[in-house]
Amino acid sequence: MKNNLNAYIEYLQNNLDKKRFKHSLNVAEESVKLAEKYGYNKDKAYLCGLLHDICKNESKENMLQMFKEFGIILDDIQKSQYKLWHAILGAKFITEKFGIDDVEIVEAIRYHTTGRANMTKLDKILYLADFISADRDFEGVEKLREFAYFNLDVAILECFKFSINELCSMNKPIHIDTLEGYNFLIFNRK
Ligand code: DGI
Ligand code: FE
Ligand code: FE
Repeated sequence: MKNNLNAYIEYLQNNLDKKRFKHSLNVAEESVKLAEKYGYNKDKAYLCGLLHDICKNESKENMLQMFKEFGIILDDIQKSQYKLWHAILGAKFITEKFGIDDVEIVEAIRYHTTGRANMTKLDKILYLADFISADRDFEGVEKLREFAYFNLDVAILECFKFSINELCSMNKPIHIDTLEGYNFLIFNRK
């Protein structure tokens, strides 16, 4: 894993804009801190954070081409919301191009934008790290940072509420994975 790390970082540096590259490093670092706090493999958390937005700066045309190449079929909401594409593509991309087959890493990246029901520990670490990374400065992020180091599920539920409110305020469709993630925690939080 260590050997490939430099190659991955070089790929990101060449394929992401400066801000997105820095964000990726920040999310990797935040993922390690959360892994430390909640008892998860720090190397896996770092790699996952590092690669989570790998396809973020691809053009729409390129992404559509890769969906075709990889045989990925989008549902109606996914088709209409290109901001969801990079997570779906990123997961497949690291498998196909880098040979990363660790299901936990691949799935955490796949669901890092929407979340989902019954998230794994790595899903939660990445989802939160992405929300609270050092470069985030939206109103309310400090409170979410506190929640993140208090309880994973409490923090994730707050993030779902934040996202859903935000999407509603912009009249955007909410993906079923986001809603299922929210509903799951409403029923299953401790
Ligand atoms: O890639 P990042 O900017 O670091 O963050 P991200 O992968 O969490 O993407 C955030 C964007 O995704 C934000 O513009 C809102 C959008 N998004 C997340 N969940 C949903 C969604 N958009 C729609 N329409 N529906 C969702 O359920
Ligand atoms: Fe993302
Ligand atoms: Fe991100």
